[in-house]
Amino acid sequence: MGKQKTTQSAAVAEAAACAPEWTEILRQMIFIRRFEEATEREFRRGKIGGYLHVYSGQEAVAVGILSATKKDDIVFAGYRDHAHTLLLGSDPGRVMAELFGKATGVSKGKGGSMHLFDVEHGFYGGYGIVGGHLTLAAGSAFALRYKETDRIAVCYFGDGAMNIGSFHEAMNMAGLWGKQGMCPVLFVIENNGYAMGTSVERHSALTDLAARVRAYNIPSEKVDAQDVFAVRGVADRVVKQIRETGQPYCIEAITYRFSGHGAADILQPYRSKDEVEQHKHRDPILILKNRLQEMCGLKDETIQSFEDEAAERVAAAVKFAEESPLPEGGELFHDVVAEHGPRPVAEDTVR
Ligand SMILES: Cc1ncc(C[n+]2csc(CCOP(=O)(O)OP(=O)(O)O)c2C)c(N)n1
Ligand SMILES: [Mg+2]
Repeated sequence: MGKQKTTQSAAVAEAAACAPEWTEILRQMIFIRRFEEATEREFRRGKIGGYLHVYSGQEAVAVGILSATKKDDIVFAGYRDHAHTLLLGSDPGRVMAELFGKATGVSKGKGGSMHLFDVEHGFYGGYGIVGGHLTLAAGSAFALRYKETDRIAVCYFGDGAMNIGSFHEAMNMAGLWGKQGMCPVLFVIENNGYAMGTSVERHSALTDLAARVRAYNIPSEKVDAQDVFAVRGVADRVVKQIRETGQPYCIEAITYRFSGHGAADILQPYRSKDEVEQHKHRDPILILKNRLQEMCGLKDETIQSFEDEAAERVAAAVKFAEESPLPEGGELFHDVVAEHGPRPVAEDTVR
């Protein structure tokens, strides 16, 4: 009897693991990886100026969590932000155009790689000031609940961002508001082991980062974020909980970045080539691909079709960016301050 039960639940688990959604997630992860590789190439060709921080190795963190959210939830990220907005549905051509500094970019060519913004798709930035967006995410989550919606905010940040003052301010306010069920925010620590060239062991007095968040009355847990199944499993549960309770939660996603900190970080003297190679054995794309092939019989041809499609979409994005015009000079004076002043108070909101 007990045995039968186990067999049945294993069969259910297998069916869930083989749901078409997972193949779609693999398709998205392959696309993001090829997009990021193209940005590095275009940077070397001199087509992308300023800063460029790519996401290769960390894909499961963005896709595992965002695939568990709803369309009208809102998302904040740091400067390693290409994957997040692409997954939310931003047009790849417009994202690439932003990196090229072109007028057709998602931020009209004035933000660049670190300041992507696409409110229409729920992406509220893209921030170059490390940790600066955490307070915005907490405040926005409060606003979502104040307006009596069931929407939530998701806020991604790096391990290094936990050492700046605004991290503590944001956590404290979120913890306080959460007591009243007024702060539906999911904080996601993308712990990739390094803040630029400084390892977590060297930059954080307490290396258990999830524990640091609990000091502010925010529950948290760690997840192996090279395994997208594990990330999604946690995300499904906690996103539902946040939506129901209006209380914040934090996931520490343990991951690794395969490229340098930014495009200029070529020598990477703070880590060995061997360390990077070791981590490549746990490439999140490889893990998902192997799982789908072994458990669900995913065919090589299907994977190849994802590769072909990614190559095509990335090439089209680069072409669009290359052929787009630069912003007009006058654009310098737009979007600096709110152009129409404060929004007038609508009659029906006056008590
Ligand atoms: C307020 C501020 N201080 C310093 C910097 C310089 N800086 C850029 S990235 C970075 C490290 C951030 O590391 P982490 O948060 O772990 O993100 P990761 O690059 O690993 O994704 C620092 C210190 C900055 N951009 N903003
Ligand atoms: Mg980091």
